[in-house]
Amino acid sequence: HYEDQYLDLMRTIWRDGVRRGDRTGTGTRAVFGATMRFSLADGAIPLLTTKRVYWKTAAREMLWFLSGDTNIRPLVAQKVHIWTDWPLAKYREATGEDISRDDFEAKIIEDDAFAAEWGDLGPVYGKQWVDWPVYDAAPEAGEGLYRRRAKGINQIAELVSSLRDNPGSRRHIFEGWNVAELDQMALPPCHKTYQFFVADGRLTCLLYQRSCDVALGVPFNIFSAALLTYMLAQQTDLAPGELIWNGGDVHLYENHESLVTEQLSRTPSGDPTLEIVRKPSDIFSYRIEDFVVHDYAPQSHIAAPVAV
Ligand code: UFP
Repeated sequence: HYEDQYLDLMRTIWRDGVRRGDRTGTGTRAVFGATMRFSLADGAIPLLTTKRVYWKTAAREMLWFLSGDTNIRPLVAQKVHIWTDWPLAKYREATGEDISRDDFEAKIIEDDAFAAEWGDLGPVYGKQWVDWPVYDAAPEAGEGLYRRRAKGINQIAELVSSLRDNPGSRRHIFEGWNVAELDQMALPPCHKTYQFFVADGRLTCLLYQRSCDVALGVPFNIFSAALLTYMLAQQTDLAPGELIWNGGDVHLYENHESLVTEQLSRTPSGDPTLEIVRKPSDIFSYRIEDFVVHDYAPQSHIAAPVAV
């Protein structure tokens, strides 16, 4: 079963991973460098069955990335809470106010100005993917001065064009790791580099993820990357091929022991498939209703704390 790769990775890290302190102060067990390969043939989708993965949340996040937005407001409005903790922590620190997450999210939705001031994550994925900043020399403004172009580079639009026009290229890449802007981001990109490969009419994606929370992040990350590959394949009239996931710092948090123990006691069950029920006019026009997952009957959700 495709999921055995994931469970094997989890087992190996928990047993053999090197103990390390980490930025969040939680402590992890880690391996450096790991690969998983998932078929995307015939609707196959790497969705874990040994616990429920809220794939619609991941799909909504992917659509939000593609919209170029970096404010949590549209996510919160769709009841997607995965990015709230970062702005919330910043707000609490700046104001000293002990606001609850629910109250913070309510204010984000109700109050435009509040959302603009406190809901933005900085130039994270969406910004870099569809509007990577470009600066032109502006000698009229003075010696050594540059002006930011009104519209940056849309890496996703360029990727679709290059897949269509030059499928054999070895340069089908988009990148989130904008070195010059890392310090402005709430979180530097984890799933930072995507490369694509076209052969025999099939589109394969290789994702490089620098930092991987195997229990909570990775189940989302593999689904999202697979979903994006399906969308790109549909737009470029290719068949989905494979997803190859490459992790850098691949870790389990020490406080995820009960999740690890429970999940490793379970056996994968069933083979869900993805169907995209409509072909939108372009890669930026998908809606959540376009995605249907069939035969997904996962085992129960397993909760675990998120390290912020
Ligand atoms: N993380 C993921 N996937 C993601 C994401 C975050 O696994 O898509 F946004 C995890 C990895 C790590 C933490 O545990 O979040 C990021 O911390 P750092 O920036 O210190 O690597």
